[in-house]
Amino acid sequence: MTHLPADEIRTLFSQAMSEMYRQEVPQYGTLIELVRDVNAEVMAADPALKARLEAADELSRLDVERHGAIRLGTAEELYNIRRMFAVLGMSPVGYYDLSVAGLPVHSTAFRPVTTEALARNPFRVFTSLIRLELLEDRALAAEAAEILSRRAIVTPRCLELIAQAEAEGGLGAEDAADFVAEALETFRWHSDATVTAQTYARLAAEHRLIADVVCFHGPHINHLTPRTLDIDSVQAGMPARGIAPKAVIEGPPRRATDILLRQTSFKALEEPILFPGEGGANGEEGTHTARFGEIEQRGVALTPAGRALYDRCLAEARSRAAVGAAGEGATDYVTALTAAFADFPDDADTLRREGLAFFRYRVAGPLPEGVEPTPEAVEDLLAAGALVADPQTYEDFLPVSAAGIFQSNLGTDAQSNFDETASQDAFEAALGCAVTPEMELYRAVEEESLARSLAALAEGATA
Ligand code: OOG
Ligand code: NI
Repeated sequence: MTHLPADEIRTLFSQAMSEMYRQEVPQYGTLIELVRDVNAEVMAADPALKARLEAADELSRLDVERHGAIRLGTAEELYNIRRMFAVLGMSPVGYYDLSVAGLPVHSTAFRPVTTEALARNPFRVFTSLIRLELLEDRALAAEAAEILSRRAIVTPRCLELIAQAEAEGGLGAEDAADFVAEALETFRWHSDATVTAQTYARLAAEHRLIADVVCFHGPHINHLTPRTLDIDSVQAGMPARGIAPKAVIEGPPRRATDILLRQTSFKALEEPILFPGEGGANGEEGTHTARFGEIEQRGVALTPAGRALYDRCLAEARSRAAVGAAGEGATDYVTALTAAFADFPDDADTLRREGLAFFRYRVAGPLPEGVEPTPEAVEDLLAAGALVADPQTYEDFLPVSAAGIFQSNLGTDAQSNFDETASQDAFEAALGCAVTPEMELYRAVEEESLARSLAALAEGATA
């Protein structure tokens, strides 16, 4: 039987998820419209950019969501979600320790890893696992674990189809459609809580994140994130459309050459929920805030040296200016951020020559007379137009930014810094495999593209 390529199943899944989320969270639909309008304005003002996007086959999928996020409760849930996402051609990349921001979670990003798969559909899911071991109240942690042990987040039919895909190396078109529909059930919003109002209140008092993970039937998708060509415009345009943005855009400041990832979100909405009463009867009504919308703008991936510089600049800005819980101090923070990054090289060529960013090489002309196609001759080959270096887009996330997004949708804009208690081993044990270190992926693309290009130039010279 022929299998539907995983990239296609991922596209079906991300479309289904998008439709479901727009229905569940109407304000997200408003954000999508704003993003579309701003993208259109940017392209109208910059026809060269539009032509570049068109040439790179980017135009048709500009408005397609780039990521979503979920929060899981147990090791078993993480294990099964890994198996589910594998069917979609997504594997765990990177380890993010959010305890640095006082959040009791650690995370990875499930995403496609090859250049080709990313080009087809880059959909990723930022996936967090709650860390009950960090709770001081051990009795409450035990109670939370007991509540979680009673739920099953993946439908029996979906588990069957996952096992089938694992055994047969994929799914046929009909089974794939069935799988997408079943997988969607895991991420659907359930307004009926699984615990009483009292239990919810006790868990929320410990940490609102704990209540969000523990008190519901499953890991509701908590946001989706389209790509924008001008994040500052979208941020500025939100209030006029009745959307309340978080106080500051996370990540690097606005620059001529985008690096890494800039992101912002609208505040999570307060939604009605229903607690169970005695003997299966409906109980008290309440509210819960979890779901929001986010936008992102991606730039070039940084090397470990570039990333270290980024981390230093960011730490410098955060030590100079801190945003308060109600967003106060946001303007000073943006000023401090811009100042802290003043010496960060802001053109692709310098970033490449100084080894701060990752590139992908391709042949663009013949080997010039008297130049050997060797790694030492790269500068000469670039200058002669024999080689071109394209920036590699950053495909991953940033822990400090992620923490800011978490905090904002938990109801505060306050920036906080805590001691780290990373536990990658425990995370990988739960996952059932190691996460791929993201830097290795970018490095491999750079090295392979250069080796291939140099070989092609050498061949061309002797042909
Ligand atoms: C995830 C927050 C992090 C991002 O893009 O960095 C995130 C969450 O709130 O569950 O989505
Ligand atoms: Ni996000």
